[in-house]
Amino acid sequence: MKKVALITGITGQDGSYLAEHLLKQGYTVVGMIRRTSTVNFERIKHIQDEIELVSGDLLDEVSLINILQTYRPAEVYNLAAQSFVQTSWSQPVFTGEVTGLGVTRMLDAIRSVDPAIRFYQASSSEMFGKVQEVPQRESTPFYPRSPYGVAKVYGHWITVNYRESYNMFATSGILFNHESPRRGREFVTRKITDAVARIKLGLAQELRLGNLEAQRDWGFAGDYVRAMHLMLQQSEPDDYVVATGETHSVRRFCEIAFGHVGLSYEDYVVQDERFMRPAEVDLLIGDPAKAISTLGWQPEVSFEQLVTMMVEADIALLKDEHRL
Ligand code: NAP
Ligand code: G4F
Repeated sequence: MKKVALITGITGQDGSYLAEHLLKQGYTVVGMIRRTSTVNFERIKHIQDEIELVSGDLLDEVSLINILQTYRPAEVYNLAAQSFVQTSWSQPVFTGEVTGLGVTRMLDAIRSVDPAIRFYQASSSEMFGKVQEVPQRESTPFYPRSPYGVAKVYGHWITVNYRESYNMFATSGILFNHESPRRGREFVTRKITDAVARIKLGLAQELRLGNLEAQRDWGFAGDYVRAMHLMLQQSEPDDYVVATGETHSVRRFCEIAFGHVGLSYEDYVVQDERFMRPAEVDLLIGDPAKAISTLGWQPEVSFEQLVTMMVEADIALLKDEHRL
């Protein structure tokens, strides 16, 4: 019998990489999608015939219960969220409903259908916010700086609470920023690599950004989904930081991305107040020691490889789109 895994957020960046990884591991993959008026399967269209898609929403517990009863998954990966930090200031209540309370809805649906299901919660380094320790590890206190970060802290603690209250296998992966050619274009890395490609191909003249000094621990999404799967194969549920242990500024990301196509970022980047945040997370750098020693996990893609991979992918995509 093949193991069944349910992924919420399968149409997102991580959902698509995790689905690919679980298929390779021999799982039956069920992906929960929400109803939209137009299809948004861009990231999963290459594996659509190999996975099963089912309608549901983290805002609707009835749909979660029905899906669990129908598919009887052994593992649930809860990746769905309103995941863009900037939007969480303009839609704080919605962000709390999906990114925070949505976790409780899924955990409680699991508790009522089959408490033996193993659960993965997509927690975030944004929970460390105004960092209380450098580098950040599992024991570092949280100090979130956005409604998104606050909602993720709630999601993390409700996961711990269901583990302790009901003895459920509920695990929280505290993942630092991870990127790829499938990253949404609103996030700074993809915004930069998309702009570099457009400028190089003569399709744009400038790139408007906010805070260039923010520092992030950026890894490759394809590496990070392997850690999610490993967490659910352990004998006990726990919390794990997943990170590279390196940090770089947005400015440095620009320097490498523009440099890769023979341009200087200083000639094209314009700072724009509109992209500044009401409260910033200045520095994130994770300590992945526990994930390395307990899970046997290692990142394989370096920061420079990540940046150049994304620039190359955006150039290829635009050339194709514009028949260049
Ligand atoms: P993403 O690309 O923004 O994908 C989010 C997914 O959630 C999409 O499939 C989206 O569906 C779905 N979704 C949103 N609201 C939903 C709802 N109410 N019900 C059901 N599905 C809903 O995010 P990602 O980068 O893959 O991140 C995956 C998870 O990891 C998120 O929880 C994020 O907060 C967390 N995380 C990400 C990072 C990172 O650096 N990427 C780091 C730490 C934690 P649509 O396609 O229909 O919009
Ligand atoms: O790419 P970002 O929008 O990602 P952020 O806020 O770090 O959040 C991402 O990573 C989290 C993990 O730490 C996830 F939980 C979350 O779901 C998401 O995936 O911004 C990165 C940095 C920020 O400091 C921001 O102020 O880049 C800075 N930045 C500067 N100019 C910009 C811009 N960010 C965006 N999105 N757009 C800009 O123009």
